[in-house]
Amino acid sequence: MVTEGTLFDQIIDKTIPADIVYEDDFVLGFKDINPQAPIHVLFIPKIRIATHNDINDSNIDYVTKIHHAINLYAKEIGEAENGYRLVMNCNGNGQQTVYHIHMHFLAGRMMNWPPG
Ligand code: D5M
Repeated sequence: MVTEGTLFDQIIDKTIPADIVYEDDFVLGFKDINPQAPIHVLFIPKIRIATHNDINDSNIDYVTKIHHAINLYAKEIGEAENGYRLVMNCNGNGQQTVYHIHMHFLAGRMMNWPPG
């Protein structure tokens, strides 16, 4: 189990820069540094939840709020009707690299399936 914080804590604290496109009291959305689609935003909770496995009764509201934030953002940028993809990688097989849960919001092109 990974317990130490990540650079996303510093993005939340604004001690390192990020291209923030969405913020409320619970959720931050910022552009991915290595975009995989014309629009690639990471939505994170403002508390650290290391992996999808660490979602529980005490923090699950943050996950709901992430989904709602994405819903609002997709509408705001005019991509809700076009569609988009949400991805959350978990642990090794999922290729998770930052251990602070983040929902990848991918939009602006036709997605492929299977995702690989
Ligand atoms: O995805 C972790 C994602 O985090 C990956 O797509 C790159 C992105 N990343 C890493 N550092 C930064 C900074 N500083 N700003 C913006 N985006 C960043 P994973 O699902 O864990 O593989």
